[in-house]
Amino acid sequence: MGSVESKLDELRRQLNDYSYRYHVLDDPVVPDAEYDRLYQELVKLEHEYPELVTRDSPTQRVGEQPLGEFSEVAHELPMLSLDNAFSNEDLNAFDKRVRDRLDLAEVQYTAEVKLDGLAISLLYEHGKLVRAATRGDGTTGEDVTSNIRTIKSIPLALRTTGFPGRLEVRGEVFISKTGFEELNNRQRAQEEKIFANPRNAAAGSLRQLDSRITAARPLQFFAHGIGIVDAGEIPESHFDILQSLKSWGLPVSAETERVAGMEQCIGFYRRIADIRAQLPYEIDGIVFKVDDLEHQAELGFVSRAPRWAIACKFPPEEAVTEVLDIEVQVGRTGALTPVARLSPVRVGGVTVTNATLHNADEVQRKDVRVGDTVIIRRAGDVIPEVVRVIPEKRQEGSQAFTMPAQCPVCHSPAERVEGEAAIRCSGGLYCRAQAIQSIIHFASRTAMDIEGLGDKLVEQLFNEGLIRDISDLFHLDHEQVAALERMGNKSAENLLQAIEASKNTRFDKFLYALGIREVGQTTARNLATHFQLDEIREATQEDLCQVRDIGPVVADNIVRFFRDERNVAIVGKVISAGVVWESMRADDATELQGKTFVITGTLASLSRNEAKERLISRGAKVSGSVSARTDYLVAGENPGSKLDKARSLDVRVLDEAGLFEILGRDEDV
Ligand code: 5U1
Repeated sequence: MGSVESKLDELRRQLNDYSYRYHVLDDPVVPDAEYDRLYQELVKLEHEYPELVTRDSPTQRVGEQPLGEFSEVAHELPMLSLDNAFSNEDLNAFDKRVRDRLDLAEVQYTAEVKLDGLAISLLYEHGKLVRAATRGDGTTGEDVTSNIRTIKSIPLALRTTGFPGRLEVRGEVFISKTGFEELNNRQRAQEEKIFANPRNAAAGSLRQLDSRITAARPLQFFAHGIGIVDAGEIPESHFDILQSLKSWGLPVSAETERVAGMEQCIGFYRRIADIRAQLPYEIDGIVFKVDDLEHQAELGFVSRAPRWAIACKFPPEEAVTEVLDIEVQVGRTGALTPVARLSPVRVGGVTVTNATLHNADEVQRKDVRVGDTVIIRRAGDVIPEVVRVIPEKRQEGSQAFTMPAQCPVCHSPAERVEGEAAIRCSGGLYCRAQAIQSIIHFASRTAMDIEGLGDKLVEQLFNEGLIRDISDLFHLDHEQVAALERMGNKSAENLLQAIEASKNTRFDKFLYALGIREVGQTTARNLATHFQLDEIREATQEDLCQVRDIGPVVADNIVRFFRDERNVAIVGKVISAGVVWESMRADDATELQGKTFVITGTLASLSRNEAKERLISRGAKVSGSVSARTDYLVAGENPGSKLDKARSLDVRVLDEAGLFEILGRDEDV
């Protein structure tokens, strides 16, 4: 093989490996900037040698020429649906039927989450993805190969060896909760359709005839089974099949377990129901599948559903209630958000009293009025929203709602910005609501993380005239704070200490804390690994668009933010107050660049995840297991077998102080 070919091969192998670690093992080993650097290297080399571009290269995921229509795919094996159980009795009855037919006292099941997404079939031939199809009616689906190829967590080629020559993988395409929020924010900013829920967003994204649009959507995939298997062997249990799929490069939900008997099934259901709101994606139930494939074959199926599987649905997350009032809230960026005040109602286990109506267009489209009876929906920890009005229950003489022409807080004119769905208060930071919200955001946990400085306290400090913008936080004195109502000496001291501690921050957190429109945590992180602050301040829209996932709209928001002298002055005052951070640029990290770390045991002053983030931000890799390629093992309390292995392989072992020393030394370079 020529040297260019082997270089291309090596780049693709490395990128696929990083992608596998990120998407399948949920254990990234390099910072995004390093992935981007290699990706750009591959793009450049493929551009020079177009004849050497392969169909399964990581660069071949950006979308293709739009289709006229989707062609039909006849499923060789039908894609079945699932019977539902809505109670413990239903589940027990299912288990009894299974035990009776198999003549067993207890049955082993695989328990999985049931994602609220779209069922998809992926066909791999000789390890290459050759076709992807929707479920359709179970017999015939649509060919969505071009769209599916853009989903980064779906391998274009299977990893390792041992997979069947022809293998159909089945699973669910979905959008995570944060992906959904970010997508709708983008849609709103571009005056595009707002999706009602992550499932609709995933469906809409997959039904695009132009796969370049799909490529820009945050679609993900989890495999949950197989269809066709030819020319090869697969394990004899469903759980083991899922493990094989994972080893071949396909993502499988981490919430998957082998359970025996009903007690364990119900235990799994309860555990997932408890953490449902914290899961990063929406689920609508749990699926139990008889684990042994021979048993599955013995049970067979009736009409469209297998006798060996059942879905236990969670209680609905929709409810009916009455709109008591519609108020308009002013957000951090001045956006006016209509909010329905509701007659309290229980939805998915919590009492809901408010639901967002998003923006003027949404209220108008849904025509929600005071006094209406409405259906509201609460999905996970997403803010409850009004789904629709029940028109038959509308009261006579009700008035359509219109957005105010002035900001309800500062009375500045409300403006509709060209190209945006939101109506905004034009008062900027002179608007009390915007000023307060921007300080609340700055102090929040994911931003500067000022412990104890919550919404109420910010409002109190603002109303007492002690702060006007974020920089004033760093000049509060003990006497002023202690004199506040319900405060006292100790709380004032704690607050001032927390503000002091927040001065040592991370650059991405600082950027995010500034509250630049549409600069969320991911964008802030991407910016921070590319630029220093003065470079961002000077950057043009074009410079900013070079950064991963930053498009012209976000770039324009950043340029505008730093063009406003008031913002520049405030940022300057914050820095003069002593806020500092360490560089996150991969090329600024030297000693740790490329070194592989494993972290084990409990660290006293930071979590394993925090330690991992700090190492990765300096260009180090963090792996889950010790091998001869490990450079350092960081061992906290109760390190377990990894410490023994590290010692046997002569890997350098660091305690917590050693870790800080190496991080500190790297900072000095
Ligand atoms: N996790 C999971 N979801 N889900 C949906 N497994 C699963 N299996 C399905 C469906 C419709 O069907 C097969 C059991 C046929």
